[in-house]
Amino acid sequence: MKKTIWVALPMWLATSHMAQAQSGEINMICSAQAAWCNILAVTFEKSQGVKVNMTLKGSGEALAQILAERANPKTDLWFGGTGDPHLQAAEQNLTLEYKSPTLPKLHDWAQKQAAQSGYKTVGIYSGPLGFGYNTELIAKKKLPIPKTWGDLLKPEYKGEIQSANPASSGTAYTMIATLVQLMGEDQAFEYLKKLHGNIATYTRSGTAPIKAVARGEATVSISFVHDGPGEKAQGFPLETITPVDGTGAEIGSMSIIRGARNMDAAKKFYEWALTPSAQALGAATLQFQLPSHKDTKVDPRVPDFRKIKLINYDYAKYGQTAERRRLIQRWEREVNSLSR
Ligand code: S7P
Repeated sequence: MKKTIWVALPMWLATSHMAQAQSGEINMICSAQAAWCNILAVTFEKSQGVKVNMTLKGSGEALAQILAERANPKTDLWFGGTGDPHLQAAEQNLTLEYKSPTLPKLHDWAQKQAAQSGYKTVGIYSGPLGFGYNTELIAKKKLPIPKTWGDLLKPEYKGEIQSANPASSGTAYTMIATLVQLMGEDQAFEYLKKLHGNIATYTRSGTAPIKAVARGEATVSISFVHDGPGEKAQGFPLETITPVDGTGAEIGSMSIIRGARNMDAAKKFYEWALTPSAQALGAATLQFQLPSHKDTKVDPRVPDFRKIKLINYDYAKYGQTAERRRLIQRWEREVNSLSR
């Protein structure tokens, strides 16, 4: 993986901008994976001359920090993470209305994400939710490959599944919202109660379960399937699958914080991050979400949305603060309180 980064970085610098003298800085929360966040910071710093002070945080935790800093923001820009918390930040007026001139060049789903937030966020990537499974463990334990949400309830998966905790993870909240839209709310909660019995661990971060599965610490994960090829490329025995009965997708987003101290630098990063060359840094660090700029080269390992049964995910509804709070509280009360 390191090789890919260090081959891609000089090429990017050579083809886009010359390295510049440093002027200014930006404080950024990055909710994507560390390798991608790091290459973004290094490349932006070298090519645009702006120092990046970066903190890595999952989507739910990033939102909590931005909310806590509301009276005196220390963060200038929030890059990545599931779109729902970015919409909640917009609703709570934590993020700045900003209409990028690049918007018309983005896919419709990314533009829609911007429009429905009042232009307080924008879609930077998209990726579908599904299952990861360890091919060696599944064969060794003679387990079937799960193909539907219902399959995960089979008694043979007891203690074999990892999911993230929806209170801290945008990935796990996407799972709850997906199931509610797929099954109806009461049925989805009946499902989640049964699933709870098969869960080995709820992790804090949304990317932890697929990493655990790749490393043989669990057999099956509920994860964004674009996180699979990166693990596989590192040699882990992992495959992914999307449920044939339908699934949801995230719209990974980016927002400028309202009252940012380094506003010019934040806007500069925002514009830069929407360019095809900056978006290509995702695949260079083995991140295989679908990029939002129509001209960004799509790596063949990016999941093919045309082959996936996607629900018509209602981002506006499930991006509401009250709806997220209500569903997570219901999950805590009715599901997480049950013994396993
Ligand atoms: O970068 C990989 C990825 O799956 O992680 C993000 C995810 O939100 C992690 O945050 P949580 O811990 O809050 O779930 C996704 O946006 C992204 O695609």
